[in-house]
Amino acid sequence: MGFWLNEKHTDGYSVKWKLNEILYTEQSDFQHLAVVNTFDFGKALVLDGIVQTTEKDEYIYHEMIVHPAMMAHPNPQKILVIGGGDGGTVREVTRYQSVAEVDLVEIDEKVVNICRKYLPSISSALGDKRVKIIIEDGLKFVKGKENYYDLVIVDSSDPIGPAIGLFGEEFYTDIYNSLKEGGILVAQSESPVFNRDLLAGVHKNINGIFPITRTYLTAIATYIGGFWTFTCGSKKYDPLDVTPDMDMLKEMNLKYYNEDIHQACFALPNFVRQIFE
Ligand code: AG3
Repeated sequence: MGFWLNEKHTDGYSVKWKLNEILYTEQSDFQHLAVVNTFDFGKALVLDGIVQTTEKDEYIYHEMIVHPAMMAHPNPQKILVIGGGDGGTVREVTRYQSVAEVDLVEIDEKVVNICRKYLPSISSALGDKRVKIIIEDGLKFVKGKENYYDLVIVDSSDPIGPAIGLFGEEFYTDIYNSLKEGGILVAQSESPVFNRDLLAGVHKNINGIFPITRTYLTAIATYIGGFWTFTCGSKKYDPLDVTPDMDMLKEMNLKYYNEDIHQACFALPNFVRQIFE
């Protein structure tokens, strides 16, 4: 018994989540929002029917979207996070003492508010004094910004609805311009199994703009298809050549990312390599 969330991904593939409770639902100007208490994964944020993050495995995604690039940059001070209104990415970024300023640009204020209320372990760093929350469309925010950020992280939802433009060439060009010399972009680039063409497009777009492009992989139980990808565009520092700072790693005491994962995540299976050929 109990009730189930049917998370529909394609006409032939859905994931069913048994729920204990629906804590919140609302239609905002941008999307349908829900916070649910799942039977197996703790509380979860659901946007337009797609599970974005769960208390049980959010650390894998949030550590992996942040640390490979943060470790690749010698002195990341000014960080821009686009999307990511749940705060998980910001939490990982604020672990670094070098960070002086974090701008979180989220289009939907309701996401920030409900995550602060229902998902405190994820949103915990949103109150950090280095963090500025800006409610605005990320596409507009980056336009005209020049030579300002060390790292820009695109923590978007799937390429439908409000997030669609966050996978396009023009957006990545604006991000390139907003980055300082040595700056790095990281974008969540979806499933290589379910979203092959999108990943091919993201990689091609970033590769056409940045001198160094690196896609890396992780596995996140909550997301579909087993693999999940992130793609870096870097002006100068190649994340592949970097050895993470071991003192920092020790101090941060993370649950997923470590020096071996840093090397391993850039190893791509042939079917993923072929996506970029
Ligand atoms: N953003 C990426 C969620 C993608 C889920 N898509 C899917 N399962 N098809 C997560 C935001 C966490 N801060």
